[in-house]
Amino acid sequence: MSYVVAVVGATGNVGQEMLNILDELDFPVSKLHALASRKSKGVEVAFGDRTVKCEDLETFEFSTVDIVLMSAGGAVSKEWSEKIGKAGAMVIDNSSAFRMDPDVPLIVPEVNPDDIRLAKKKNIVANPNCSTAQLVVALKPLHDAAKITRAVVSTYQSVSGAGKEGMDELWNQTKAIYGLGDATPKFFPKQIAFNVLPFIGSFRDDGYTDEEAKMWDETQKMLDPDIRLTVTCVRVPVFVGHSEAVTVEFDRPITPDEARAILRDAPGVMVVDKQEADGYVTPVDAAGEFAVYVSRIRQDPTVPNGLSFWVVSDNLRKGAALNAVQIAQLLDESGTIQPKSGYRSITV
Ligand code: 11C
Repeated sequence: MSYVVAVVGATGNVGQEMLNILDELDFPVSKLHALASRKSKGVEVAFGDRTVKCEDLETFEFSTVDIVLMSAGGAVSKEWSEKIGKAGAMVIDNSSAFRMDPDVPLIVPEVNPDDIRLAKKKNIVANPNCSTAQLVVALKPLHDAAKITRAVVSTYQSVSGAGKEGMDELWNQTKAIYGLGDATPKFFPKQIAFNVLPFIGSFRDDGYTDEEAKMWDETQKMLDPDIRLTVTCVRVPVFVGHSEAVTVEFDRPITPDEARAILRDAPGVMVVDKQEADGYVTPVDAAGEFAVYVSRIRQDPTVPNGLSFWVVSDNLRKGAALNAVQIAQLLDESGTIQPKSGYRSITV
């Protein structure tokens, strides 16, 4: 079986990774449509060793499409995802628009694959925030072994999480600070080159940001509503790869060795944890990879049953495009969807 697949937002950071990962994972695509706004109509994007011309989202006919990978921001998702779902295509939506909708499953396949049964309710499956996706892949196997009651998370999020404009701003400011142009912040609220910003998204009335709230809301929806999280999200001058310093409290003692053994067996996780100067993973190591890396696993002696560790992953991959394509695989493998036209040979 193979599917007609459309990628909405095909010229963006995540859209391009979606095209790469569909190809890298050999997802069975019979026809690939790259969709973008009218101004990008005709722009060529790479799909494996081929190029595909972008079509205009506004005038596109979705009735023959099986799967739509949507990554064009919350406003586009709010306008289009339900319409496309009603037209009969299954939308895998990378925005925050539907994540907390009770009729839309929010899925990380290593964590809550059974929730895929809810996909047909609206023909929409939500993809989590990048910083949540990598966190729950690491928390889930530990939570299965000893219940997590509380987590304290500080993130170190790369500029690519904010899109291409974020990457351009880091690049341009870095050059400007060495005397080659204007270093005034234009996209981020303060200088990002050679700096860190304890602010991502927008402020809420309680002093947290919406990025921080997404991390506890989404973790509770996917993993366990009883886990309490407090989060600080920080933007750092890294191009690709989000890092997280995580401290977890369990309902029973769990040793670092036990945690290492559990995580080594867990799907999607790679443990790199040598107590040597270079025995851990950094965002530079994780960029371009599929895994969620866990390093620096150690006891937190300040609480009865605490562990601290370091989690890193490629935010454009496991945090977005890879997880979306894994959801497409889950839809196929679980029999939740079938191609509208039955078997098709691969023509794209
Ligand atoms: C960032 N995590 O790094 C954000 C981007 O809800 O999908 C993703 C926002 C989202 O800026």
